Amino acid sequence: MSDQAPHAGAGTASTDEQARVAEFEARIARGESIEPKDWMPERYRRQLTRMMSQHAHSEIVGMLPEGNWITRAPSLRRKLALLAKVQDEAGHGLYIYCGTETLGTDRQELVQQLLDGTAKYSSIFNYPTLTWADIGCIGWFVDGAAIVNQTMLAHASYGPYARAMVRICKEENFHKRQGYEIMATLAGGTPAQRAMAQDAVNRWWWPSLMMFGPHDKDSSNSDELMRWGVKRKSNDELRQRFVNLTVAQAKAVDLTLPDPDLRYNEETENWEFGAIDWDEFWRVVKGDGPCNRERLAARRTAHEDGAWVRRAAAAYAAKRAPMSEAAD
Ligand code: BYC
Repeated sequence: MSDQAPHAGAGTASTDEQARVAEFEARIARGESIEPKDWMPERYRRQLTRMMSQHAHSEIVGMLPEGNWITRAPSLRRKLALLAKVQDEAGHGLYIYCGTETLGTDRQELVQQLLDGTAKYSSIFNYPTLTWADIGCIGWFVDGAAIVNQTMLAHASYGPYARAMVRICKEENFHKRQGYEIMATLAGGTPAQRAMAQDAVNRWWWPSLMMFGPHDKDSSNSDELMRWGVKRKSNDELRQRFVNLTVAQAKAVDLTLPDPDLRYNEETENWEFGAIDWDEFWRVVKGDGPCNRERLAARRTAHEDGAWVRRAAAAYAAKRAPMSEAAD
């Protein structure tokens, strides 16, 4: 649908447009949810498509680091939990792709952008999972960070995204607990197990803080997203909340967060933390992280291997189409 009234002169069109934007922003200010068939500024649609598709890609690529350990989980119970978690991530990706499609972009187009390397996905999934403790650490830190971020997004102004977040957060809570429980078990185990847990904490801590995106002053999209009620809190606010929550959890299992500058500020009641290596962050975002190439190669192979399923589904749909038309 065009954003401009048909046959209107330029002046009228822009006045109409301004009135529509004003009404749209008033709806957001009243806390109303924007639904797929509602009018929305093109820029809102594009911003949401960008952010939601990046989120969906993150869920799908995010299956790879943990999927790497399914066959090596140390017990049947751990294997079942990990298998369920990785399947949940696939489900999250699918919900969010569906949500993105309600904005008018076909899923195949979005997936193609991922495979071409033109779409972003979360930097965190470009790090390797070297030991079993990494699986615990991903559940604890990565799902923990995702919960902080997505609890906020469950109040986003776009209805389909907000509703997907409510369901996803419930599952992320289980993911975080299974990860934290792995870490608590290793931390209470033999010296070698403790060392393995601490090593994973040392490697995953800083990349987990980077998940929240650049500092607010360098965040190009935040102002717009916050004005339109997509983001309700800034990157730095959410990062701080994650740090505040995680310090106590690390203490409880006697693991040390690898930051000599970490200290409690009585006045602000925040745990202050050291400088994040933004050079590393941008290197990873731009495709030069430890596992970027491997992750994209794995997704491309999976896509090619799945071609026959897509062909079969399309053939089945085509075969059924005349039957359902006849039934109508
Ligand atoms: N990695 O203006 P900014 C999960 C980009 S998966 C890569 O602050 P925005 C899980 C950003 O896209 C959960 N790129 O952006 C799955 C922008 O570039 P463009 C993943 C990043 O959108 C499996 C530029 O930097 N969660 O839980 O306002 C197993 C400037 O940034 C990153 C989501 O996707 C990054 N970390 O804020 C286990 C949450 N950070 O697009 C667990 C949804 C920034 O302008 N997304 N960039 O070229 C969001 O909340 C927001 O998009 C972000 C970034 C906070 C990530």
